[in-house]
Formats: sequence, C-alpha cells, structure tokens
Amino acid sequence: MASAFSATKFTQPLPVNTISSGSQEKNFLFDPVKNSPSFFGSARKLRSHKLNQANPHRRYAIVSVSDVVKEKKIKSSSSPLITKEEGLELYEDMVLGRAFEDMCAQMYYRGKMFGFVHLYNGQEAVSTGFIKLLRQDDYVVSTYRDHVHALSKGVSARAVMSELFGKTTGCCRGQGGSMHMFSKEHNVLGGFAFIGEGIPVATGAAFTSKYRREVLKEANSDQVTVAFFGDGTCNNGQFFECLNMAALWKLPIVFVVENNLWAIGMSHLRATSDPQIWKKGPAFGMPGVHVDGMDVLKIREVAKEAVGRARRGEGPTLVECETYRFRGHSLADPDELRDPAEKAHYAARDPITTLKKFMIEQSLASEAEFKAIEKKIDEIVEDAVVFADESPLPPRSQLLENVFADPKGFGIGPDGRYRCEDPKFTQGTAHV
Ligand SMILES: Cc1ncc(C[n+]2csc(CCOP(=O)(O)OP(=O)(O)O)c2C)c(N)n1
Ligand SMILES: [Mg+2]
Repeated sequence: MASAFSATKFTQPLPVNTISSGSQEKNFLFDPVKNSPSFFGSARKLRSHKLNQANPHRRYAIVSVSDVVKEKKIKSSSSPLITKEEGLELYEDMVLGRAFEDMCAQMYYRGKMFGFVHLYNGQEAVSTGFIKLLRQDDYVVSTYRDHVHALSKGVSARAVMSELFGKTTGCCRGQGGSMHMFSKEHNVLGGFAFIGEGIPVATGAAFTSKYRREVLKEANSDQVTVAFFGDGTCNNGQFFECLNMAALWKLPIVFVVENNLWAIGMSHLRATSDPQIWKKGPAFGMPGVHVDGMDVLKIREVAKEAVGRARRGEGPTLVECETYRFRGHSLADPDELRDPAEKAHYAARDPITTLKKFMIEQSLASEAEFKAIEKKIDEIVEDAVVFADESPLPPRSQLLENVFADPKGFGIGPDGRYRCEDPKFTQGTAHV
C-alpha cells in the first residue's frame, strides 16, 4: 500500500486501523490487542524506569501499563474488580451522562439552548472511570464537551441543564452556557472553549495543592487534579509546556486524553506525527498509559494507580483513553464524514452495555436492577428540564457583571444605556 503522504491518500481519510510511516504500515487502534501488542505495552506496573543502560541519553524507558488490568483477571468471579455497589454506581453515572446528553439534543433542536453544544455520548466510561474515584475537593478541568464531567463530579442535573438553558439557576447563573460548566463547590474548574486552555489551569490547580502542602504546611492539601482533553488538543503547545512543568515539579495531576480519533473533521492519524499519545509521557519523565476507553473497569484500574500516585506525591501521569463519540462534533455537525464501518465498530463497544453485560455475567446485578436505575435517571433528567424551563432568565443587570474591561464602547454607550436597547441595534452594523 502506498505511503500516507502520497497525493491520492492525502485527499482521502486514512482508514482508522492503519498508520503509515514511510513504506512501513502498522495496524493501529481498530483492533489493537490482536494487531499491535506492543501498542498496549507490557504488563509492567505504572512506574517510570530510571536510566536505560544501553542508552544513557534517555532518562526513562517507555512504559505502558494497561495490561495491569488483565493481571487482575477481569473475568474471574473469585476476584471481581468491583463490588455490586461500585458497579451499580458506575452504571448509574454512565446512564445519567447518556440520558442527559440525549435530552440536550432534544432541547437544542427545540430551541431551548443557544450557541454550540458538544455532546459526550460514547465517552462516558472515561468521565465515570476517573471522576467517580475522586473526592469532592479534587479538581476537574474539562473542555467544551463538559456537561458529563460536571455531572460525574456531582453538579446536579438541574444546575447543568439550567446553565444550558441560560437560566439564573444554572451552575454559572446562566452566563457560561454549554462550554463553561463551573462549580466552586465541586471544584469543577471549568469547561474551556479554546482547546488546550484548560491544561494550564489544571496544572496551576495541581501546583496550588502541592504548594499549600509543602510550603504552607497544610497537611490536608493533598487534592489531585484531573485534566480532560482530546486527541486534537495534544498537538497544541500548551499540552507540552504543561507536561514539562508537571513532571519537573512532580505535580499531583493526571492528564487524561480522550482520544476519540477525530478533531472535528480531522482524523487524528492524519494530523499527528506519532499518533500514540501516551508515549509523550515518558518523553517528559512521567508514565504514559494507554487504556481501552470504552471499558469503565479498565479505566478505573488505571485511574486508581494514576490518582494514587498523584495523591502520594509521586507526580503526574499521562493516560490515553481510546474512545469514540457516537454523535457529530457538535449538534450543528451532520456527521457525514466518518466511515459508517468505524462508527459501527465503536457502537458495538458501547461502554454502558459492556458494563451491564459484565455485571450480569458475574451475577453482580439483575436486569430489574438496571431497569430501576434507568427509570430513576429518566426521572432526574425530566425533572432537570422542567426545573430549567421554569427557572427565571438572568436580569439584564447581570449582563456585564465580572467584565473587568471598561464596558463603554462595548455593551454600554457613553450615556450609560445598554447599546442593545437601541432600536436599531439589530440592523446593519451597530455604531460602537
Ligand atoms: C485554540 C483553538 N483552536 C481551534 C479551535 C477550534 N476547535 C474546536 S474543537 C476542535 C477540535 C478538538 O479536537 P479534540 O481535542 O480531539 O477534542 P474532541 O472534540 O474530539 O473532544 C478545534 C480545533 C479551538 N476551539 N481552540
Ligand atoms: Mg478528538
């Protein structure tokens, strides 16, 4: 097969299971266990290997640890990875994420939400697998695909839905909208619309915890920060700068890449010189991990190690979760670009169905218990919509709160009146 860089290839999306490097091709991502055992790495535990004797210039050998999950014999009924209560909690959180997002789609198309709305369907195992292990005072930083991270962290469905409706009862009093979920109470430090913007904020939060603990001697300041972002974001400079600082200062942070193979319409394989993102961890002196992002139990095992490491003061970890979004990039995307075979492949690995199947096989829960959870979640989501719909819109006086620049010339004219009250405001170019 020709190189990926030949003219004909370059105009077509690359098949998802192939990466090309010159004339060499390796199977990748589509069926990684079967086709590329080295991609999954060895069964070594999460650790950085000191000095490679053969190559003294390389400080750390490359480590991949997702096989740690296999060591725990996921299929063995004698040592189940989870208790019934834990499994049901994970199931409930993923169902909440899915049902909430499906409802968002309905509400968006009914005109209840404004601007771009990016849904998380398909990726739930990543949010649930990491965030359900965290404490309330741990920090989470997200992207514009942030509703489900906020829900997993404990922000109520009412507060997230109201935020999406632009109502005062929203977690940002209706001023943030879909891409800017924030909650001081739950230490959700935001969704960020600019890709990569959240990574330095997360690095700063991790620095704060460490500084408080080590310099200010606040013994209980052992919070861990988890930063979520996409594959496309890993080609952004802020990612590299923050990996460097986090490793240098051994910050209590986990960088979680949700590699859904696409950045809007750009294939990860076409855009990235080395698509194995986890390898960038060891390049900075921290463990790099690849994990099946459609399996919440595998993610949870990796998360336990990475979060534990951070909490113990052993420094950062980079985790690449191979996942997939079941819908278009945003609700404005007709999603006609991606190969139906690729979509079908990942649809068959739906993380919610996978967990349910596992728990039934292990006799950890019955069909009726799952049904009861689904019913409860439907009611929570319905209630969130009614609550959001009935909540008041913010008063006009809220419009320029927290705007630190002089608003004159922008929202307020020299006479102190809002320009948007000018009857001609919506016609032609506003006279600013
Ligand atoms: C700094 C910046 N550049 C460009 C964009 C436009 N943009 C929005 S989403 C996106 C793709 C990001 O893809 P990825 O990081 O893989 O996240 P995903 O949408 O797949 O979750 C881009 C380039 C942006 N938001 N911010
Ligand atoms: Mg992506």
